[in-house]
Amino acid sequence: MAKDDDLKLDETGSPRQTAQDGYETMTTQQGIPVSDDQNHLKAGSPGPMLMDDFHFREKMFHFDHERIPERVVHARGYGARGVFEATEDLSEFTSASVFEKGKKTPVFTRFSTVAGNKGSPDVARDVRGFAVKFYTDEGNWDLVGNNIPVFFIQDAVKFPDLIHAAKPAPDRGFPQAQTAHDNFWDFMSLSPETMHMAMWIMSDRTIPRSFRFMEGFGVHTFRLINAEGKSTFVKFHWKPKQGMQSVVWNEALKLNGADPDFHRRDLWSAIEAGDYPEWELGMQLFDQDFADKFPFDVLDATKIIPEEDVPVRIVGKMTLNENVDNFFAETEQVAFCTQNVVPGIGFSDDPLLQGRNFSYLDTQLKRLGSPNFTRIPVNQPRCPVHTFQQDGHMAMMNPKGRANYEPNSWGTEKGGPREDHERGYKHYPEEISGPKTFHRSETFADHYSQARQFYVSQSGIEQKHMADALTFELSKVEHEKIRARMISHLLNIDEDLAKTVAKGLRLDLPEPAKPAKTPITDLPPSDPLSIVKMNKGTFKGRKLGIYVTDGADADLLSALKDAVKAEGGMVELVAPMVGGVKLSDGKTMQADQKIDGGPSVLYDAAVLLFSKEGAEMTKNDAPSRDFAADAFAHAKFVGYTEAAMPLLQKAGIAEALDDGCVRLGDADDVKSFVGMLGKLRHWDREPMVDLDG
Ligand code: HDE
Repeated sequence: MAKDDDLKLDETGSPRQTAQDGYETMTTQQGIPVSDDQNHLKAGSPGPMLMDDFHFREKMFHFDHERIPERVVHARGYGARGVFEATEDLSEFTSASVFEKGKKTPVFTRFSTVAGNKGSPDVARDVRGFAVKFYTDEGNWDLVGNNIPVFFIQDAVKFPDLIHAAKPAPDRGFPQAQTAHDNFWDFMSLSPETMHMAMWIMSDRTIPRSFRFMEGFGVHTFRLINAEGKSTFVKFHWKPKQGMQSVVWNEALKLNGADPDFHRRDLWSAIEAGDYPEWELGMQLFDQDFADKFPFDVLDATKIIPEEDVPVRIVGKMTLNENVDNFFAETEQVAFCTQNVVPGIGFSDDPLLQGRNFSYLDTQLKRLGSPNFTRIPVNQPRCPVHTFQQDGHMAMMNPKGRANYEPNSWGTEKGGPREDHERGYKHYPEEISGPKTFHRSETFADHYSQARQFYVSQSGIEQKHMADALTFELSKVEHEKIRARMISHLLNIDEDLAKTVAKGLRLDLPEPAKPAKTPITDLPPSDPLSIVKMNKGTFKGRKLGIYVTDGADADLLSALKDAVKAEGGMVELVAPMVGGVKLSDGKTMQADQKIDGGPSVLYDAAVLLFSKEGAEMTKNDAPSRDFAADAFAHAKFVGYTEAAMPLLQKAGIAEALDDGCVRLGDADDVKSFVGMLGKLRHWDREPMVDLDG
């Protein structure tokens, strides 16, 4: 086995590692052994390249073609493998084998942002995709959802307009991965149907702390169909066992600089550490009678059905327990298609879903380049596939024998597969009548009632965040008429919200927009719509950042580590130098981050475990000050040793320390500090540290 430190150098000083050192022999794609991978073949030295060099040409050709088109939306994403276990007997509602009680089905899940390109930062304010491929024994079922239960538009034909408006403007090519610009809010304010979604995207849901702390939703109403052919409507929900959590906007801005891969790193690290994220799958089940009585159309994807009206019934659990071996092979090439349903699960007439059922198959051909994308391992069903579909680019599953059509006379042994009237997928035989028309149903005309219901369901701090987000986004809109048009819609949602945003923009209140249907203003608040109200009170799966200096108290450090570990949380050490610190007991401890690359935005809570000398050394250092000041400004719980006071003073927070800041002197202090962390943020502080407070 070759060792790194006994590298052989060639005459130009470059390391030469060869198969003779114990490595495998490198070959071309054709299997021909390669003798020189460092220099190309030339006539003379130096001299022109010779066409004979087939290794050079093949290597460069392959590299030149490495990229495939990124997804037109949801380009940036991260996936993992896992398993879904059905925990309820649902045979009354569905014949789908994936829902047989106790059955375990392998899954592949990909989370994504929508608007940004493949290289955009993870914590952009955006909707998150939440797509799950179930490899069931009756074929692949793709539940291609989002982390928000409603959508912007009601008819799929508007999707290209929505996405064009959200993506960089075509003339200037910016802004990237942002909705804070004229085109987006122009489209939104001219499309009243987007108003419910506008509330969700301006809430903390669009700046999640990590994929692990988000809900997921199938959004549309689907159907379950049982063995007798009876249909029940269903809405799918993913509920994170870890609870929900988001970051604050100023933190998101800084996170995108500190770690553009924050979300993918988080998911990858949690799975590597064996802290497998889990989601419960829930269903809201209802029938046509309920649909007829519900004040909104259940086929309108801009509406939810409140959990108080139809409770979410937990039917199974998904655990993500394996990282991919190769990002491109799996996360990039996975092809989700809404039309992938299995017997027992069906579509509704939601006009958005109907359009999606065309778009996804179509887009895979562009992206993956061949109708054989279903043969790529991540897309392959894990059940037998028998079909007469053949050939095409990269055909890899080629049937033997003569039969490639049916009917034929080659017999059951050699004649190939046939339709199955018992097991075959049966579409729900819904009665349809009516003229062929572009008409959109009047039952889709209410655009404000549920927008208001969402807003009034939020806690005070979440409402403040929404007003801040709207003010921020509209401040980036250059045309005042667009700002005013948005305010005119907000007036139909909540007058206080409209006034706060107008004040934040220094804009006179416009007339309210004219609603197509008078909004219902007394829909009751629904707690499950609020992240803060649903807080599970645990620090499990979260991370404490401890900034340590030389001479820091070793006992306090180990007490902190133990206490956080006991809560199921993680600890990272930040130090002036990554080589670590010498603690009070004389022992050296490695750090995970150097302070310049370990700002407090990376952590859910922060501790300054300083010695006197440590504080002296760091108090004038900008990243050290920011570590403390940002943790405080982002309403995090902050622990500190008395010795850290000079830094807290320089950071401008020494006078403002509050109940969320704990002086750590002994093990009892550590206990009470760690005991608070499950609250995740000390929200009472935020109005004190914010201009808009
Ligand atoms: Fe998608 N969407 N979408 N979408 N969508 C795509 O398919 C589309 C919509 C969602 O991780 C594309 O493979 C139309 C709603 C996710 O690979 C494309 C409409 C919801 C992902 C497409 C919608 C989603 C996509 C682009 C309006 C939540 C990423 C790449 C009718 C329920 C899946 C691709 C992954 C991806 C079309 C609206 C979720 C172009 C036409 C509503 C999670 O086919």
